[in-house]
Amino acid sequence: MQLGQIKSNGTTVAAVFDQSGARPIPEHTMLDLLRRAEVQHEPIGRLAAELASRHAEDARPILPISPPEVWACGCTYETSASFRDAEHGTREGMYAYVYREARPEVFFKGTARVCVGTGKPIGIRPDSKFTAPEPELAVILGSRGRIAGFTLANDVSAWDIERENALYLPQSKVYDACCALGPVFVPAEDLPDPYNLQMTCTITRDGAEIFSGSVSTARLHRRIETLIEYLLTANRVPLGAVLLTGTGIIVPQEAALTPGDVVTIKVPEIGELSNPAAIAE
Ligand code: DO4
Ligand code: MG
Repeated sequence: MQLGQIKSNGTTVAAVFDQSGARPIPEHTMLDLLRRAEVQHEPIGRLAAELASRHAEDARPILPISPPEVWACGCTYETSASFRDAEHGTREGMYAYVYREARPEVFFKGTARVCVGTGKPIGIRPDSKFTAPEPELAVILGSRGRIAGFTLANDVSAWDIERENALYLPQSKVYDACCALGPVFVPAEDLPDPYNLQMTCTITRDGAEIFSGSVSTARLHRRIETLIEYLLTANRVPLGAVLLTGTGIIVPQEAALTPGDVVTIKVPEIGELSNPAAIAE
């Protein structure tokens, strides 16, 4: 089942996406629906099916949920750790350490303010010359760290700023439109094996493909539950928060994002998250 949000009569509402189109769930955002499903101890998919209007609208999915907080994990795929160490001129350094050790890298990516849904521009900082997409599987959290659902994420990052000094990480990671989420919210019960998903990412420029990469989530070096456990230690992350699980696709410097490029991330079970890039002012 595919859930998400649409604009209906100018208002953001949750919706069920099926063959007929988008069936709105009146008076509920996805956060409302998630909260209600928790209170009623009901699977969110079943509740959505009960509440959805019979009449489908021809509406495109917007941000699948407005997350109160977005967190992200890093160096969870070997490719991400080794690329970043190589950037610093070391074969094995601080990134290999994090990849290997029990404690994962977990950082704050922002709030709904910095998130965009499919079709909306992702940001390139005006002071970055090497901004890259980071295609990632994302989990949407219910209460007490329960995995409520999955979506796709683009952890857009200014890699040149990150590379210059580790203390610049927050500036490389957090700015306007630095996080794309979508296209939809797939309830956890409909995606029983998140460790066997084929993810692809392409960048097109003036209609021509300039980058294509792929990875299987089987290469994810951590259990998602372990990432959540570290995130929630002494940290009361609210329901509806989103956790990005790290990138396994690394884009070369030649394909650094320029305005107008289109980044498309695809996992067949979740859909296609596609965003043009634009300078974040
Ligand atoms: O510190 C680096 C960030 C790593 C990251 O975001 C990733 O591996 O996805
Ligand atoms: Mg990342």
